[in-house]
Amino acid sequence: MLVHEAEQFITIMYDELNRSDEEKAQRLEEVASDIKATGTYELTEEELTYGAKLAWRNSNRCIGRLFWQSLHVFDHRHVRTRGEVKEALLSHIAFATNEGRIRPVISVFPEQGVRIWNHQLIRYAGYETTDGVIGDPDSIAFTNECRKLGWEPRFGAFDVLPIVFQIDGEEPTWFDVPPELVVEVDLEHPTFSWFTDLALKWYAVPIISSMKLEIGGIEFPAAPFNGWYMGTEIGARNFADEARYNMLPVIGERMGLDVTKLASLWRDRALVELNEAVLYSYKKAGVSIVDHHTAAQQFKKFEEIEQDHGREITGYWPWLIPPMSPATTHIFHQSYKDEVKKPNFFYQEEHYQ
Ligand code: HEM
Ligand code: NRG
Repeated sequence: MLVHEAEQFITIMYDELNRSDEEKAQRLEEVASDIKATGTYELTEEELTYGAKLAWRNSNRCIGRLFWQSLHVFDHRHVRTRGEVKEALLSHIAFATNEGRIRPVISVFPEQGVRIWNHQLIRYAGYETTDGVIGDPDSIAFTNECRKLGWEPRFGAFDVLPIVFQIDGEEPTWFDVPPELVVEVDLEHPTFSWFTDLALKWYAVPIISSMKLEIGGIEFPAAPFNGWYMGTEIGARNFADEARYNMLPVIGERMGLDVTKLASLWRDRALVELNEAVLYSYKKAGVSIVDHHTAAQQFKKFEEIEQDHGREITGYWPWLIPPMSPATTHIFHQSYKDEVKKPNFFYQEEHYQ
């Protein structure tokens, strides 16, 4: 029930912010009567802002939660037209990128009426060809969707996809992100000079645009958010997974390892070098990134702060442990309760087949 969700959220927020009982009671009354009269209520800008921060704090799969209070919240609940949506998305990218000194940002669009089709605002296309997959295999379905809408494929390994969104009652529309807004990092290794021959690069800012934000029972299907990358997301998954860019075999060979014997641990050695290249290159380019050991330490700090505030820490262990050397972090040796507190972010159906 909306009124219960609303009451729970208002109570949590006003208590955490030490608002007077009077102010809280007044707001609870107002919300209840608005819901009774109109079937819904509107979050104040302050509630939206704090609610979005709580949604991050409650994201059980996120190791980056220490910084939840620093989230920049853009209130775009009033945007209506294609032009306004486009402008808001482009300013999100520019503000978040901040010439590499990445700022955590969320842009909140209207409760109804706008849907973003992309998984992330910036991501590389994937093409299934007779000679195999080019680009990011994870993007194949969405790339095909873009092509149906008239976007021209370039068949490169790192083609930035267009942003596709749909306003209720209108046809979906798309636009290319101006290249000068897309900061990318060319990968190099601190000592392997041949590493640049691989011609690998990745974009600076991961901006998840497929999840629904829920605050006080109000749902925001379009609320793209970003922080910065943890190195392993790129080096231990995007470039390493067999079902993604699958770079370990070529790196192992270039390193001169015995790739014919699993037990030579060539995959592990290649993985470390690839991840070192990611961290080294982002640092050199002045683009924010965190290694998994530092991220785990920051998460430890987050756990301690939550405990100090008498809040039970929730988490989803299989996602919190980094995909490389997990047992070197404290997270591996602990368990977490995967209770889903609200506000939070949720998966929702794709808007295309
Ligand atoms: C997931 C790190 C900021 C919300 C994750 C994951 C990592 C991570 C490593 C796991 C991703 C995966 O395995 O694919 C970070 C870092 C941040 C950050 C280093 C730097 C500030 C944020 C922000 C939000 C957020 C700003 C929201 C406001 C989430 C959510 C997930 C997640 C909802 C789960 C995504 C899913 O289920 O697909 N984060 N994060 N994170 N993060 Fe964060
Ligand atoms: N693993 C995905 C991105 C998931 C979200 N990661 C973050 N989120 N760091 C990838 O593109 O590799 N964030 O909001 O910073």
